[in-house]
Amino acid sequence: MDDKQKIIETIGGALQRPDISDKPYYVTTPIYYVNDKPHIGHAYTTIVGDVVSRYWRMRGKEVAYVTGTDENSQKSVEAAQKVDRGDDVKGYLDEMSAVWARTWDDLDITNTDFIRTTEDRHLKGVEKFWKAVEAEGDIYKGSYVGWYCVGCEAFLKESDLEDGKCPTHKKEVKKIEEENYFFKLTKYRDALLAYITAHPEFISPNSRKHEIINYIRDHMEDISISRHKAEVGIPVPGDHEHKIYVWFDALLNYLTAVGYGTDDEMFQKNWPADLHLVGKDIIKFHCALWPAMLMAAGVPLPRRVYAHGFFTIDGTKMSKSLGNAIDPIALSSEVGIDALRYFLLREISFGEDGDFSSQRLRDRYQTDLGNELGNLCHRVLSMTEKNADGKVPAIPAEHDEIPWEEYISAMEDLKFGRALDEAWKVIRAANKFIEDEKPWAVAKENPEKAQQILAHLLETLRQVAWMLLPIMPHVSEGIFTQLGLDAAVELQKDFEDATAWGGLVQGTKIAKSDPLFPRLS
Ligand code: ME8
Repeated sequence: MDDKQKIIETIGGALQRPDISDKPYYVTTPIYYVNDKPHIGHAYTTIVGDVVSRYWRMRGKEVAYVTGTDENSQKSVEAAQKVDRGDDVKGYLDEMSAVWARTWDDLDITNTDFIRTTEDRHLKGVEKFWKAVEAEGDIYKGSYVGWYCVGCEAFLKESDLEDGKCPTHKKEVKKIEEENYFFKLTKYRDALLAYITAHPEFISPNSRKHEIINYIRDHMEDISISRHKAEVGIPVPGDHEHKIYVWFDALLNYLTAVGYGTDDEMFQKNWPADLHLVGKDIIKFHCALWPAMLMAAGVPLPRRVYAHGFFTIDGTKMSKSLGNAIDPIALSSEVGIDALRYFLLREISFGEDGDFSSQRLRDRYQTDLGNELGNLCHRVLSMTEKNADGKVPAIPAEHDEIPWEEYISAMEDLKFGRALDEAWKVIRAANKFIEDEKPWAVAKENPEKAQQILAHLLETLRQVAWMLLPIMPHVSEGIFTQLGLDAAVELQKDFEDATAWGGLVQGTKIAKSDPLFPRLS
């Protein structure tokens, strides 16, 4: 057996994933840098994580949803210095991290944990992990001479630079010449390629997979994983002159948040992650370095990394210097959290780059949400009040197929736009049904038939509320309530039972209230 073969054989054990059918669904976002407050790009990834979490909860699964903050970074130190907090970096980190946690609370994100890389539980896990990789013989001391970009928190090659600057941040890079610890990333080249081939779902979308395969095959080198005398960071076990490189530390949040190094039972219960959501900017770290680190430590790999695209604002790159970064809280207070969620998932095809435009958000608010969904609810409920004494008539057994299968497959494939299309097919068909059947006219001649039409529409609304639940949870709850249901009780129901046709009980008193999508000022 040659060397390469041997590596693949020895780490074969680490690659085998335990049966995960009964384990909680574990989804993560990147942990964000705290050198600034969250903008709409960060909110995008976090909202998607929330949609996925709510979807799996709706399907009856326990969910672990972790987000958090990446704090052991030179960026944090520089940001603290900028606001004259250089002598109180810890205080600055506490404040900024709280800003991030609060933002997610204000946006009703249902994360089950919020990890900070300055927490003790993280430190313990990182130390354990470092020692495991070291014991495997995959950490060695070498000298690093090269460039470092604080913006990327990454080492760059001479050939990466443009006019001596980082091509992404257009900023000067720092020349670094020091003795560092290195991770034998190249040892895992073949194993990574083999893993990616054997697990087609590991990297999505496909376009990104090719990019990663090229990188692993042709460009990947061993990586420096410590900084000598860095101001912040977790000390290298046994050599406190060095701090662990921020990415090596940050990636480990996915393990430490579910108990690696501190709570074995919790770790066994939750790991491996089902889905790491990331932006395309950090895919190399997640699809090459991260799985190689796990292989080295003998920890099973996550099931899937999904790298979504980046979006611009009205066609321009979002940046602090241009002052066009959008505050998700301000925006959601203008249009409502659910409209913002709807827009992000409908307008930007998940996985691809896109553009964010406030005007298009307002347009979609008025058309898709106000005219189509909002009006449907309003009309059906008003007609029920008028023509059925405000009570649900008997639900007819005959009905058009609700496209649950298509919806489920779209949601599980993270094709949120397609899932919403399915919901909108139902909404549009219901609006057309009203136009065609004219229940208000039928009511005069054949009240019984009018009631049948209304019952059909009311039950359709209930089905729509279920379809929208992961993406527009507040709107769904609003629909349940107006249909005379107790939203909290509905949410406890078994998904299959709840979405079977005919769940609305005859005689239920509806509770029509304010429009779901009031006109924007
Ligand atoms: O990279 N469009 O943190 P970060 C879409 N700490 N998504 C965007 C975006 C945009 N214009 N801008 C940012 C880091 N994002 C590391 C991660 S993980 C172990 C460590 C989102 O604060 C997107 O998810 O720079 C991107 O990957 C992330 O914010 C980067 O956040």
